[in-house]
Amino acid sequence: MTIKSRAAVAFAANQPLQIVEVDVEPPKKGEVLVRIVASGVCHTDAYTLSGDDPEGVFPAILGHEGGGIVEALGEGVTSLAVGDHVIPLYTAECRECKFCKSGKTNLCQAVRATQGKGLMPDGTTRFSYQGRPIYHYMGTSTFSEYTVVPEIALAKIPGDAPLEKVCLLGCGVTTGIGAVLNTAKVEEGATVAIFGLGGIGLAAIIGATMAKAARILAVDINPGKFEIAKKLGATDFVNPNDHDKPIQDVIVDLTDGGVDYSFECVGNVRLMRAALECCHKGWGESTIIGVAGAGQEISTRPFQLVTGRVWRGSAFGGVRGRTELPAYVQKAQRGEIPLDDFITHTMALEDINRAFELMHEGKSIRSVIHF
Ligand code: NAD
Ligand code: AHE
Ligand code: ZN
Repeated sequence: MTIKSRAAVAFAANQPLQIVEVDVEPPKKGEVLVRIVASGVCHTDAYTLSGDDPEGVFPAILGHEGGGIVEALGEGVTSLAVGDHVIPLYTAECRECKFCKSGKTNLCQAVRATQGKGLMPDGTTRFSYQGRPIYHYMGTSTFSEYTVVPEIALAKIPGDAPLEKVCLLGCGVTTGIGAVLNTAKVEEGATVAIFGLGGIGLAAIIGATMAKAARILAVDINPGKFEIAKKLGATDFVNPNDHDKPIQDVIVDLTDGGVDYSFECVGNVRLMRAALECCHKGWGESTIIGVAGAGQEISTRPFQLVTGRVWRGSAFGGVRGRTELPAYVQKAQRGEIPLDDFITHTMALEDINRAFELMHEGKSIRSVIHF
């Protein structure tokens, strides 16, 4: 039976979200209806809303950092039961595709093509408003009280984990920690630079402390972010606006020739270049996490790579969600991942546009929407 759901709909790029009651069709074969309990707001939601995302389609229900409870199962769903607590995954894990079987990547491709078009795997949408289809987003659409997600894109988590906190493991916190531990594989004693101290960069600091990095340089143009960065383990604080020299030169000077690892957590292609070029000659590795808009390109002198620096990228921290996310949740439950430090604001769905304003004003780390 089709149900009603309160949802924040992005009707067009660069317009505030509108809270309306949408229609949600029941889950089809291999799909699951999830009642969202809470959802974080990530910069990628703002990026897509801005119109810069080549995959951005409208009208759509954004949101990809949610936590919820299984409400109903489509035909053939066996790995989940009604009442299970779940985190929707924008990086599915089918365990059957070439990518999953490779053991080399978390980038399952089973539903990626339709996901990028705002559709369910059968090429249709479960959401509509006044009879017109509303697109899905990243396969998750967590800015809706009810959403429909493929079974292979749901991580089952312990039932006693607080969904209004562990929802942050659906993107930002896992991405930052995973990029350090899985993608870069930072080792004990390393020197690390983190560019951008939002939810992603701060989580990368946690990852670097978990890896026992000796020095963690926190870089941001908003000095208001340094206090929390320090609390989470950063040792050095660099504001590019305090220096006349290019920031890569400043960091090379501060670190006896450059850092072992750097992470770009902003989505700025000039900063991606700086993050690469602040790496130590011969071995320094830079990981791009930030997402840059359509048409933007990175550049550097090839000599930077010829002389041993490595450029790589990371999506969802290289984490295979169904297999690995439950352990992240358990770590958070044991206090090893301080999710409370990320949650600077909570609000009702009706106030979701405020979350975007706070992000753009640099006043929040994460706003969590409570349904
Ligand atoms: P955010 O807006 O919360 O934080 C961005 C931070 O960057 C802010 O503190 C801001 O002051 C800082 N910043 C802006 N310009 C800067 C500059 N020139 N130099 C230094 N610092 C600067 O964003 P977020 O939610 O942490 O996301 C960060 C980026 O990561 C976004 O591009 C987002 O789309 C991307 N992201 C990627 C993945 C992935 O899987 N690859 C996952 C989540 C988010
Ligand atoms: N549609 C965007 C893709 C942007 C992107 O790279 N997304 C990240 C996740 S950001 C989460 O906050 C990702 O997982 N990328 C791998 C993938 O398959 O999308 C664009 O720019 O085209
Ligand atoms: Zn995100």
